[in-house]
Amino acid sequence: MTAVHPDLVLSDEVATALRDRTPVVALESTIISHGMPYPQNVEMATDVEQIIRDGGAVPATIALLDGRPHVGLDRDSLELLASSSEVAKVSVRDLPYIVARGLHGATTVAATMRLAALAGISVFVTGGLGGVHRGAQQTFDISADLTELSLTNVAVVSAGVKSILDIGLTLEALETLGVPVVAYGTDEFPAFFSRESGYQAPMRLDTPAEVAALMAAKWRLGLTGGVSLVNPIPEADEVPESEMAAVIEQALSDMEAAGIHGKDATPFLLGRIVEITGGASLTANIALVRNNARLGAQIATAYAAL
Ligand code: PSU
Ligand code: MN
Repeated sequence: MTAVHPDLVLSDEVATALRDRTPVVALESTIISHGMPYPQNVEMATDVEQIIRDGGAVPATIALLDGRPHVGLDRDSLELLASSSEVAKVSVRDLPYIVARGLHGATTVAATMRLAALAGISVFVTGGLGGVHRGAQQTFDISADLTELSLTNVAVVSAGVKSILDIGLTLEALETLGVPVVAYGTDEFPAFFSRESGYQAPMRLDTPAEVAALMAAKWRLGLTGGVSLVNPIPEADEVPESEMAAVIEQALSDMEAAGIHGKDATPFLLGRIVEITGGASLTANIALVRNNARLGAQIATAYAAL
């Protein structure tokens, strides 16, 4: 048995699951603190944990509380992350600062991957990945989520990337970084709210067992880094790209007018999209995370069975 890193605080449920080799699914917390409004964020976080339990796996939501990395959170901690303004957005570069200063932090995909791997968790469910921002040729704004996918051995289930990003450049960057991008049950790379993006996915798999086999094959070969599994939003919950395009243009131009950039860019855009759509985008967002949770539990189960 491998010892878990001494700086991690594991919930009893997660500690037991890891010890017994029960499937565990990691969940991020930036989506709670900086990705959705209150109280839908805490409802989503609680529901998603239940979906993972119903799928036979144990949920491990990851965040920093008083500077300590927690893997598996109780209800009060989820409530704090969902409602407090004292929670920093924490990507990998922020981890040492938040730990050393004893602060609260919500982890992005990148930071969640790193902490999940430290805990020995191989499957992680989220909504959308960070990526190459539009205009990155000038701003250099490329999410550390992409770098982390090249470094850390965790499979990340998402619904693709929002078209607040440059989807084509994001796919190019992932290719350069050696990250398998696998679409689940479709040939097309999904664009978060929409099942279609206009870009082909580089790979396609159709069952959890096939995904588990790809993960095992990658890591057995010593190919360090993650797997990006992209799962299209269910048809019934989809908002067509034709409807989202104008909303996203508006959000991007509001961001420019407000002079927002850097780590505040993504949270600002996510918040503006919810405002502009009068909450319709939030309904779709929650539906796709739930859909990803169902798949994530299946993949963790298939991987644990190998
Ligand atoms: N995209 C979404 N919802 C989110 C995020 C991205 O549709 O909540 C969050 C994730 O936590 C992701 C982070 O890791 O934003 C990326 O931020 P940045 O672009 O600053 O790296
Ligand atoms: Mn950025």
